[in-house]
Amino acid sequence: MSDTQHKSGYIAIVGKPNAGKSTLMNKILGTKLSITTHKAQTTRHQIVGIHSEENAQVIFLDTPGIINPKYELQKAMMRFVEKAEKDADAILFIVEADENNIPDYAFNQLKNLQKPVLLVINKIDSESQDTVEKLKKDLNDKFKFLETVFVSALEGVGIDGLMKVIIDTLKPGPPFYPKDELSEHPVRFFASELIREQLFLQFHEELPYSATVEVIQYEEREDLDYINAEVIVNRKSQKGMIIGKGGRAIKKLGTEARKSIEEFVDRKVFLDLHVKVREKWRDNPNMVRNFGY
Ligand SMILES: Nc1nc2c(ncn2[C@@H]2O[C@H](COP(=O)(O)OP(=O)(O)OP(=O)(O)O)[C@@H](O)[C@H]2O)c(=O)[nH]1
Ligand SMILES: [Mg+2]
Repeated sequence: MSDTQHKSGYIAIVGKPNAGKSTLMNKILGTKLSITTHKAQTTRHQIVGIHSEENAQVIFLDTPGIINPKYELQKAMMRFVEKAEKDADAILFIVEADENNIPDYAFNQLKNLQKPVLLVINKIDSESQDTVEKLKKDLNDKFKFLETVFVSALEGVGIDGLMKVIIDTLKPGPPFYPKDELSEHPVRFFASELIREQLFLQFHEELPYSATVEVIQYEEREDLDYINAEVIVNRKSQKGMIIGKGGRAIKKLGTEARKSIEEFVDRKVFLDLHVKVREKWRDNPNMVRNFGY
């Protein structure tokens, strides 16, 4: 096959919080690249995930769930969504199978993009065929989707069909990345994300939303990867919650995060974890930017 027939392009994965955007990207890539939890607003960045085949390369942009931003961090998150939509050649608009409340402005925003939009109805494992067919019809009445695909990102149903539809929409072009590359973020970014994932899994209410993680030092030593990281919280009282009675909470946080980083880097890891208070960092544009958002 000649070079001109190779296809490539950028695909932004957008939708409401918790729709399964990151789970879908991970399933396509066959790797846990983007953190996923049962809580909304897990993803805060644009996460690049590269899927390569012999004759195609799809660069996925996983994004934060679309919300009406209330504080500076959320505004930064929405800027990542806008940037991904702008950079993309086509959009995957992903909705949950039981969705019944897509506001009109969401369709207007999609119209304004003037790009091909594929509708992905996810979590079909938990709804009836009738329900998802009706949802498909209702949403297609409101916007001219290029195609509608049913999937279960969790169970891996419909993924091959979705990939075929995605590659059909791509234009001929060369690969932008080496074919064995999966992403473009440095390993310290993934380490901070995996620590943040544990914050979402182990803490409740406002705490995970008030925290961020900074990797201060990442050193690949002969026998292990040494990581020095800080959990940054919004208020003094939250520091005590992260540490817990007798240091139990931070110990559990550190242990679980270390295990998931070890799985990711496929190496032994030593994780040195501390907590720092940065009063109201979430509301402060400079601090939000300095923490990588
Ligand atoms: N039953 C079911 N659950 C799913 C499916 N896909 C994702 N989930 C679950 O939905 C929850 C949210 O998944 P994420 O992938 O983190 O969702 P997201 O859209 O990336 O969420 P944000 O990053 O917060 O915007 C997790 O608990 C997933 O396990 C699916 O196909 N079926
Ligand atoms: Mg996500």
